[in-house]
Amino acid sequence: MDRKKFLTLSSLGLSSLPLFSFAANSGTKPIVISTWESGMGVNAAAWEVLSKPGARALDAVEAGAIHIENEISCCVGIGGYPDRDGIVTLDACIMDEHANCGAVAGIERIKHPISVARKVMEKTPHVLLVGNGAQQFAIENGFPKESGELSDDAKKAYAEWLKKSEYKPVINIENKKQNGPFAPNFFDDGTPNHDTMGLVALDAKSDLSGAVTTSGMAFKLHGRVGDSPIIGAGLFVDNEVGAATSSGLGEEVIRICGTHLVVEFMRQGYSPELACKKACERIVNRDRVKAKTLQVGFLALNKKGEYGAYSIQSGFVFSVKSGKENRFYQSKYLIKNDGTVK
Ligand code: SD4
Repeated sequence: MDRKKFLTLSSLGLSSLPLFSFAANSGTKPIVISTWESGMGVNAAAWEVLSKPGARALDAVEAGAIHIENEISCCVGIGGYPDRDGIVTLDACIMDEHANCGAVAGIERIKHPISVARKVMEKTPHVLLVGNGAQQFAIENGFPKESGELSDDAKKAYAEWLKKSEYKPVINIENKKQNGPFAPNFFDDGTPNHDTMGLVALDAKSDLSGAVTTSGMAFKLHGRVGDSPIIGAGLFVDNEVGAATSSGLGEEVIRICGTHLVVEFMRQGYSPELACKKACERIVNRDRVKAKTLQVGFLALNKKGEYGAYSIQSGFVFSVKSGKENRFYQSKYLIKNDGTVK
């Protein structure tokens, strides 16, 4: 077990718990699930809303995303790693039980892109605002413009990256001990680093919603947008069937309309876990050689409150909160350590 997992487990008093995903789970509501171990804090913030009588999943997922945008990390919010020009650009989207949706991409110097995305959904006839237009809309709606200064961690990582200036996405960067210029496991003060945050929730009325927030791939080309703010790629919600979110190399997710595909598989009767597996297979089967070099993970929740995840490589982790439980699990994965596909 790597140091980060060990520390996280120990700090939770869970070091003897196996990190295996469920083969099946019986379904419950309300429930919130999110990407990575850092989803535990996100789930807890979402739960404060979701556990109240009459709560709406939409409000819960926004609260969860706001929570993580308030933290400094490699991969979410204004403290995240910059693009190759040294500028932090943020992507976020949100979708509710009526298929209303809103998103921002490449927004700069705004602390809560998820709430701007919600405003796009609720106040405009549009779905997606990008770049300067997104920032202008945010400011007009009362969001403060932040300084744009990089966080201490981002400054260090960017300076290191500039030495070689290579764009090389690293599989599960958040779970590695040695990431070179990429994300460390822990910051100097011991708090854990984390990755793109996607979360989906089912409320007591059986309504689903989801949210995603990220700074995207570190050291990307200025203007690059990944899957996270794209409805049907990084997030999809269909209140008749279920909801899904993704993390990993966004270009591969966009190519297959990943989360829409996962939801459509659930509509055909597949469990959340199998639906996620089939979407991973779609990516792997397109290019089996390339698939060995990249990571994508999907996470899904159906209308009954059953959940599941699958990833291409090992190392994708997801967190689940329902009732008193808030735990994280290792997802199953397609490519074995010897490189063969399961
Ligand atoms: C992106 N999917 O921008 C995001 C990055 C991510 O885990 O999820 N990293 O492509």
